[in-house]
Amino acid sequence: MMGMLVFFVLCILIPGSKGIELTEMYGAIQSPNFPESYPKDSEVTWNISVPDGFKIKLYFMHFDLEPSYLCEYDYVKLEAEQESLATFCGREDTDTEQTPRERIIMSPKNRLSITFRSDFSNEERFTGFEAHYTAVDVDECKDRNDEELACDHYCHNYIGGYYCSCRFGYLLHSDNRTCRVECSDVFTERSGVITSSDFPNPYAKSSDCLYRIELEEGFVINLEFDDTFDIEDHPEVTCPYDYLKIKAGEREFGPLCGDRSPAKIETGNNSVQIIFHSDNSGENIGWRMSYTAVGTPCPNPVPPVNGKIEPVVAHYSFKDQVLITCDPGYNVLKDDIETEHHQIQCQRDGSWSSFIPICKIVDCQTPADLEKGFVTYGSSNNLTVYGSSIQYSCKEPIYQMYPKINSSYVCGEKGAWTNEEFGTELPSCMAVCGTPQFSRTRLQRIANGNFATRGVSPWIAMLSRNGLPFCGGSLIGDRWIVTAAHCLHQPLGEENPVLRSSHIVAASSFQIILGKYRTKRKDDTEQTFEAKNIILHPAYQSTTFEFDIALLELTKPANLNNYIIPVCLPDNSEASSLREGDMVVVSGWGKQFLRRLPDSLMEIEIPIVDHKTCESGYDRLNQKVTEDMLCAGEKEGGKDACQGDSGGPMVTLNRQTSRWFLAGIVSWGDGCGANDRYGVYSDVTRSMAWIRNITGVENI
Ligand code: 4AZ
Repeated sequence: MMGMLVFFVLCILIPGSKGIELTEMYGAIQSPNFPESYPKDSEVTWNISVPDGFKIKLYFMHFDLEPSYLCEYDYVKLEAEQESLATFCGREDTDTEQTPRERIIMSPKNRLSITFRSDFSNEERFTGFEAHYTAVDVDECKDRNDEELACDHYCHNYIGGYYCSCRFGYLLHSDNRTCRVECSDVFTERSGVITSSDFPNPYAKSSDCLYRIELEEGFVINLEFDDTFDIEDHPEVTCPYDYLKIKAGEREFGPLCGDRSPAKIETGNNSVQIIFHSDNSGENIGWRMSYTAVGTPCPNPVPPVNGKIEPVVAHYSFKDQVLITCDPGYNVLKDDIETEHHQIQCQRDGSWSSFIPICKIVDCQTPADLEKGFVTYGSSNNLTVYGSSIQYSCKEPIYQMYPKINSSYVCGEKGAWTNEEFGTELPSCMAVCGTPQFSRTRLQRIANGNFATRGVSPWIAMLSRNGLPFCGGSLIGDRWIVTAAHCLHQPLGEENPVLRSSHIVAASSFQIILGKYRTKRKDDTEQTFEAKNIILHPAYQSTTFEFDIALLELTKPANLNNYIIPVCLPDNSEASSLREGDMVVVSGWGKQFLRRLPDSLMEIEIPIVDHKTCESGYDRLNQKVTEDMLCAGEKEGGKDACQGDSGGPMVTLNRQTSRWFLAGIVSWGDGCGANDRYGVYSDVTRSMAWIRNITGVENI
């Protein structure tokens, strides 16, 4: 009721004008005088308009007009968009007259005109009509059948209108309807594929794509299209809607469209622009192209003699790289520098970045000297290049190779002399111990002994002060002397190690002479040294002569020869193997019975004496023969070491190895050569661990 009231208030009736304008969203119209009979000769027009996005729904509640053939007298006429929608008259439908009955009339757009007309006469009384209208929303998403306005991807209806949106990756064009793409891109790889958007699905509408291929100078770009090619075209006009254009420097290809794939395009340029335009309609698949870059060709490089180039291909072009390597034993020589390989590159002008270097045979150069040894070349002209061989040898028999290896070395491909077992390391030439180069004629005594043959005791060292011998010693290795501790110590009875060390003689106060024979005269074969180090056995007792053993390190190694050869140290099997009666040789320049020095080196051969026998001789004198001491001598006396022989060697021949080893060191005794007073010697086997630890000397 309220609505009706509003309608009647707002309805503006302007007689004689074009009609009554109705702009509300709903309302009702009636024939004049309704529900009384309508007057004759009357004409009323209602113009209903609702906002865009709405239609007008109209239905008649009552209809009662004069019937006439084709409604030529009285009628209600509906018009919209300059077109007649329907004309109604009468009370019920006949062949020529139509009534609206229960029909719902829908305007095509948002306007509807209704005209009521009555002629000059009415044969009966007619009550006219009453109709209602409402604005109804148009679902543009469903109802829209004109392509022009339909959404490209998604359509969203709302009351009074609609809007469009796009799939992911697309943007709504400013026409608010089509979906375009951001499709411009730059390609810098030497080959690639470019397609229209969403290929092989239809490409986006309303889009302008610019694809650029930008390569270095020295390349030219070729384009090849797939067989599938479909761009909207026109039978008469060249590519008016969508098109593909290719620009390469001054050259231009296209516009291209249609469904035939263009032939391969050789752009002749290193920079290409591909322009693709699409308009706001059409569903075409698009295109796909592969591009490749072809570089300026370079001549095929010739591999060097004794070398190769990689990779080997039929043709080389700009940017291609070639690695030059040489065969094993050869090096690449470039600008006076030898390297393992060299790389060259094809340049944009079609030349290689450098010439092909040569392969130079590897040279191991002159082999390193082997101390106490020498090299012999495998070839007469002393070749040192790859594949040449040399042989290292030691100056035998004084020196021997250690470790014992096949000492052949070959110049390897890396330029190093190489041994199959030892690699590039060199063996050492070590002094051979206990093998004198001269044999003795006869052995006699030192005290009451006989002169030794020159060179039979080549390990003996003379400790000399003021030109006179005061002690002996034995060479082990090439720079250590084993002697008696008491030779180097002035005993004052202190057991305090600090005081004790202060009583060791000064190294500069005596000389060590090797290769010595004559007592007071010079020998051609002698070599004089000073001690760099004086080390007394830590258990040495100056009062009891226990562990009367010391080591002297020479300032420099001795030059070994037939007169200077080290003695062997007792090995584990020889340790404590000496038994009573075993013969030992003792040598020295010590005093003789007449208390004078001999002219030259003396030696005696005497038997080892049992410890108990030896001890009993010294019991009464209260001198202890301890476990670290050895005794030797003959019961009746005679052959003995004496003053000045101390520190000198007691040696014995190992008959299995035919080598002499140091069994004892002349240490002490009661006088010289008296019966039952055996010579007492430090037992070297008892101090072996200490000697080895300090000197590192091994028997070779
Ligand atoms: C000494 O005074 C000395 N009879 C060495 C050995 C002997 C005696 C004395 C053994 O150097």
